[in-house]
Amino acid sequence: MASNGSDRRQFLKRTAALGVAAGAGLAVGGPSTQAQQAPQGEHIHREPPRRGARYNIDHLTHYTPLQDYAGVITPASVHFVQQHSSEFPNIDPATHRLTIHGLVDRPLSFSMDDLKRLPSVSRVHFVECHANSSPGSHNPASYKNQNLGMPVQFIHGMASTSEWSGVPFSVLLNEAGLKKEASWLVLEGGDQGKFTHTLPLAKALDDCFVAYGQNGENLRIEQGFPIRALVPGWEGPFNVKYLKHIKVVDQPYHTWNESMNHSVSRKDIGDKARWYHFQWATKSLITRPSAGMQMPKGYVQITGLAWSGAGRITKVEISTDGGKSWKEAKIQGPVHSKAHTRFTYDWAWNGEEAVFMSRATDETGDVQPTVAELGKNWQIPPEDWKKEERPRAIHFNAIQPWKVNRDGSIIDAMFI
Ligand SMILES: Nc1nc2c(c(=O)[nH]1)N[C@H]1C(S)=C(S)[C@@H](COP(=O)(O)O)O[C@H]1N2
Ligand SMILES: [Mo]
Repeated sequence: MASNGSDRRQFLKRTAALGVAAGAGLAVGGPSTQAQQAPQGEHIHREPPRRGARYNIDHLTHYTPLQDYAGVITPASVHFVQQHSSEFPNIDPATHRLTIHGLVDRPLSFSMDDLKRLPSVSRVHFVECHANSSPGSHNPASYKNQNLGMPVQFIHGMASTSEWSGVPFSVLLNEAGLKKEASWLVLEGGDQGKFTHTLPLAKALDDCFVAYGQNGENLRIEQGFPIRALVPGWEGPFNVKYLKHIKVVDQPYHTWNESMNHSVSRKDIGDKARWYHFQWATKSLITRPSAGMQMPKGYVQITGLAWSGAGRITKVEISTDGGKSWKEAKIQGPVHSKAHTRFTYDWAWNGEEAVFMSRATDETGDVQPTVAELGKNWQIPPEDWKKEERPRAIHFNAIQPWKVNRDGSIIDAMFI
């Protein structure tokens, strides 16, 4: 397993290199068929993805350059990508259908025109891979590879925020009529591997929607064109792309992606895996200045992003003395629920060594933990974080400390 793990990392590194070229806006090749079907998305042309290595579940990963944009909306062309197949499906929106079946009164099949005729919503939400920021990515050897982008991009760039538009699950399920035993949904994508994930019915009816729009355009192909599930605040894999089937069932199914690929054993539950991780907890990080950049002497605006899967961010604090004291950052509005929230803080660097970081609080009062607090909750012994092969932990939301050295260079101080 360990060797497979490192093969996988190697592979992720290689595929990520591709993402940086795309992120820089390099137009490679002529217009694709998909782009003709999605005429507004012409800026996304890029080199076709390459196939993965023998031992890996085919994976295509691109990281969002969090350090490079302002505000909270991630330009669609640099939205992160986490795709469990060797290529992106080429779906014709004219023939694509979404079926709803299982424990319903009337199984239904919707064309894209049907979906666009129905009542719609547009909401700003983050999507974040469950593996984002995980301990293994805090590895200087990895981000010395310039192709991966800045450390903040490589470590934390599997999170992006868009304004998504589409039809609420409640509208669609109401059309189909739910049987009284209905309690879970199984969502299946139309990509090669038929990526499949379960979703509790209560969450689906609460605030989930089938999205066809991303920042006013059609979904980008990498984000699930022509439609994807949008499950606000919950981990990435719930947001099934290329959505094709919704099966209504009466129990949680353990789909392959959940039980094999996305489970991590945990000490605190006797080395068993917790199969269902749901909502992202409160999280924030300083995106500028951050590791790999040069700290200017004198005035510098510290800025970054904060978010929570439970709702709105209410407070962000900054420490520039390694967590001894905290001062409140300014939050830029409007503040959206379950979305990246921009914060800023005025600082003047005096040329001395310093460790600076952000700590967010959300509207439920949840405060972002330190890595020590996280380790305590998850029963990961502190010395394990120092090992070369760090504990595999997903759902990682620890406070991110950056350290500035006397020469102005900045490094990742999460595990030092
Ligand atoms: N059909 C399909 N849906 C999918 C995936 C996939 O590989 N295929 N990857 C999932 C995972 S693991 C994540 S983190 C998010 C990533 O969404 P993005 O690629 O739009 O950023 O999509 C989820 N939905
Ligand atoms: Mo993911």
